[in-house]
Amino acid sequence: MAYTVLSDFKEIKERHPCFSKEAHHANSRIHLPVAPACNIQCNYCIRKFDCVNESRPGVTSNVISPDEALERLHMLAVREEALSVAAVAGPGDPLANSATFETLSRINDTLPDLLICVSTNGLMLPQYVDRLVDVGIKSLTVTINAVNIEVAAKIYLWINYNGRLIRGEEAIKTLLENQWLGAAMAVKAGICVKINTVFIPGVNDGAEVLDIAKRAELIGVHLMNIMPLIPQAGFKNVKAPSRKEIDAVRFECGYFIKQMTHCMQCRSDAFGNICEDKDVELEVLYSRLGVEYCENVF
Ligand code: CLF
Ligand code: SF4
Repeated sequence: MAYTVLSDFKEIKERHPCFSKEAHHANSRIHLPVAPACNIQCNYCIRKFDCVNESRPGVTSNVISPDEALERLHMLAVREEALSVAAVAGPGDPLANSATFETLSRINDTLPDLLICVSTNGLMLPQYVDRLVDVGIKSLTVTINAVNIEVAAKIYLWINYNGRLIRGEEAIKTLLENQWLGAAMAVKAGICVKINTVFIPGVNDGAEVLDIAKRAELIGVHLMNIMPLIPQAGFKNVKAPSRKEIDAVRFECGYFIKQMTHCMQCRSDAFGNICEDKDVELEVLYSRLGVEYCENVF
């Protein structure tokens, strides 16, 4: 195998439930949904649902402010001893929302033992890598679904870049360039980088997904997470790939870059162990009531 394992990222290997399969049973993560705006339109996304980059379709319970996020986090960190990661993963794009930086920076100041994580579509990544390093980011996910413009043009409808709504080839080129450049810059900056790829049968299957894996390996990305399309919006008539298809494509891409195989396509307000998500609203309520668990709350 040509890829580098997480040997340089001891802490992440030991404590990050997404980046390390070994760590995923014993460690929990929390997503703080402070980022409602998005700066691109993916053809598989409906805005009122959670970000498909990092979640299953389901309306996020609510969008919260940095103050509310910090209050939620401090409350739940006491309840969840296994909590090791705090992240912003939507419901829009974290880097399109200034609340993301405020939230992460305040987590870094007040709960420095937590690993801080972000997932992004990558459009603004080159512009924000330094800022992410400043707020203490240790791990980062970029969703990249293509290397070729013709393929990407079937996946993305428009981008909103520095206040300009752009469609067509210019939009696709800008997005792809920024995604790949941003991922490479993040690797260079010492961040542990994962690429998420939404596998869309008939669109980015075959050579395209292999090209993503090869290019990711080339720039030093640490992990690839190939996720099955959840058919909706512009891709509602595309059949979701089977487990067998996903296993096969992971196997092929695994020749070039280490594959994640335990992703649960989390909500943007997910909390707990990734295999047994907790209801964050209930957990906050229990915490306010000062109880472990209450059968008669309702
Ligand atoms: Fe969240 Fe994503 Fe960080 Fe994990 S989720 S921002 S890397 S802390 Fe994990 Fe959930 Fe899969 Fe994402 S299981 S959807 S890979
Ligand atoms: Fe939807 Fe996420 Fe794509 Fe934005 S980046 S359009 S929120 S899937």
